[in-house]
Amino acid sequence: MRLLPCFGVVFLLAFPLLAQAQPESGTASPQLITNALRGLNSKFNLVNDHYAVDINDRAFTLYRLEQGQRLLLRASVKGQASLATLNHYNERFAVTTRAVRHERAGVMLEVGVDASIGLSEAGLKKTISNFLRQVDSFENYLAKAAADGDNKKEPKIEPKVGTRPIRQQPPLQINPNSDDREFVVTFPTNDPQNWETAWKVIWDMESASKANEQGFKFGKGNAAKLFKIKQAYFKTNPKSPWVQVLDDAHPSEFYVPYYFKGTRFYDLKSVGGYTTLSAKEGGAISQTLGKSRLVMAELRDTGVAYKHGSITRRSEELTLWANFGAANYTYMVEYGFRDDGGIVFRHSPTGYNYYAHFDASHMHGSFWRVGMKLGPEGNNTKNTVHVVSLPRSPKEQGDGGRILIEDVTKESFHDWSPEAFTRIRVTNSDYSVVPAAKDRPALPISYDLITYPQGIARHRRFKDENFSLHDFWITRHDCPEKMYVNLGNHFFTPNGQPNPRLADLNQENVVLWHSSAGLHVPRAEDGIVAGNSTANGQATVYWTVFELRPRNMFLRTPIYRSLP
Ligand SMILES: [Cu+2]
Repeated sequence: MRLLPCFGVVFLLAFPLLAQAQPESGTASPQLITNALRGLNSKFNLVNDHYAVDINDRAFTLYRLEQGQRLLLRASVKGQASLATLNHYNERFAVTTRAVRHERAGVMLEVGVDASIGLSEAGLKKTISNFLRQVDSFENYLAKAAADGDNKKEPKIEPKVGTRPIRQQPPLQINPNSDDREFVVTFPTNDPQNWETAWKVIWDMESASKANEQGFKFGKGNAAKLFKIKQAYFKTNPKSPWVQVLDDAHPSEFYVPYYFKGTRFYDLKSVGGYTTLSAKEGGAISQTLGKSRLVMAELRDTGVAYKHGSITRRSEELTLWANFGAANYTYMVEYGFRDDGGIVFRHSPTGYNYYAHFDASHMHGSFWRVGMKLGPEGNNTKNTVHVVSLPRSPKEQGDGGRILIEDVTKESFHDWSPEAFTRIRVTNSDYSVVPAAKDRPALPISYDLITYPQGIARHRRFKDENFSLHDFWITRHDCPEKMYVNLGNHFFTPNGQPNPRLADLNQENVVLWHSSAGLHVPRAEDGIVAGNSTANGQATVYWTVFELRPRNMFLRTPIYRSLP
């Protein structure tokens, strides 16, 4: 943008009441800011919500936030840097500033200023001068890091994970030619000769470049962007066929809007990638998978499956997990393959807060693609979709335990209703395990997508956030749109009307797009009291969860057991 020398009239127009306004204590007024900038011989211009400033050919942006209670200074710098390099800078050198990387804006240095404790014009001038000196030294640091060749690799430091019991490997039957990407696990795991249920899982970890070949728009590079379950198949007993459930499921975006003007991150698309794991980070029965060690397989006891007197058993889950690193933040991603045929999808934020500030609330949204292909080999291409809900009024409910089942025949979006316990059902009407009886027809197999929201995250500040306006989006399996954040372009016309060309589902395979979100309200436990740095501490995990639950896949309770 072009920077203009400033004349007072610009600011009288922008803030017509300014001349009469008394400076509020505990805030940085526009007058204070313009006086400070003029005192530094800067060129500056007010653009929407921020000042574009140039001092001695160094450009930066000054944001006035929360009516001037806080300021944010942000400067783009020359050069590229790995996350490891930026983290190293933040740990060793950045006291008040923070280095961040954004795909489009590149590497930036930022500093937040808390004006609520009092900020004078002289104080702001000094802050800006210090910041510019730090930008210079940051650029020197990046140039040296690049020259030393340490700008590409993550540090190889074995994590300190505390005391663990002796680690065993989970009982996976791994396809030897698959780089651990294809395996079978049978349940119960303590009786492998007499197993009853089994999962066959084929997963992958795909780079940005590989994803781009499929229609994603991630920018170039080898960062691992898509942690995919390519296919997952379940057996309800040793004689049953493999029944496919998933066909390409993965988190498509981690979207993190802060409730400040304009601060938001598309962390998956723009910022980071999945990180290498150490075997030490796994639980008692675990192992890393593949040469790249980006995925952990872990067998977990998940509590009591059922209990009545001595009739009970503990349930098990084979969990695949990975960790997506996005500068200061990271995300845990888990797929839990349950012994009863369920699949649990979990996402959790953890890491160092972007701002060491109690007021920096933000949403951690995880946006998933769940490709469904339900049925045994040769009979898994015909699926139907339904929205299942509990009627709200006693009259609608009637005396018969009535549940509303709405057929979904076209690409469409649907919202979760707390009173309706809304769930999305995918059915293979050509395949039944439960036979017809006198009082009912055969019951086809289904999977229900059931979600466990902490709240519903709607974002309405920017036009490109319309992918957050609904809870479930249903498309054909061959929908040309690959990215969750672009679903709005598929479902709406440019002026926001429903797209008249949404396709019929034609009883083919579908993709369920669903998001889950956690609101992060910073607390002292997030390591922000003494500043957010690796020396001080970080936010612990909090999970957002949904599951696929089988329906009419078994003729009885899965793996039924009573105590001896
Ligand atoms: Cu957070």
